[in-house]
Amino acid sequence: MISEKLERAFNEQINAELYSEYLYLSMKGYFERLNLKGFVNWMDVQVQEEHAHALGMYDYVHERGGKVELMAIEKPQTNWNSPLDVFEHVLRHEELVTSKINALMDVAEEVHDRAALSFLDWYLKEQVEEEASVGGVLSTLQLIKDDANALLLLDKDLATRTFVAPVIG
Ligand code: OFO
Repeated sequence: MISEKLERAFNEQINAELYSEYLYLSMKGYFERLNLKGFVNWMDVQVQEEHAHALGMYDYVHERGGKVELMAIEKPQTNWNSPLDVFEHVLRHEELVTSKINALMDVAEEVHDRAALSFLDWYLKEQVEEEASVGGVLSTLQLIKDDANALLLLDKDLATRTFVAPVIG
């Protein structure tokens, strides 16, 4: 059975993952307005991944005999200055999520819940991958600057990203 303290921390993280889904859905809308369909696709995959992250924890809390308490999801930002501005935001956001996963693991350590720690290892590795993949797009955007043709090439590239349902835990 999961401790109350860890249950609360998991519930907060479920909220953070759902907020991430919401934020990327909002960014997807921004790219829809710019008609950059490859960026739209990239964000769509991101939305699905965040949903899977939230559900992975949702299922885990139940599996451990705990109670999931859903909380209000904060309103995300709805506008950005440029694709570069969006991806700077994505990287900042993923770094924040990494720190939240670390804090959640600190709680698991504090209550000596090794099973939860081993479950959360997957999320930690996922954060390393997420930061690397976002960092890749961000550095390309920094090179592109105002080159519209290069931006369209990147858009084509981002159109190839596909969602693969993760096996969590
Ligand atoms: Fe759930 O990894 Fe991004 O936020």
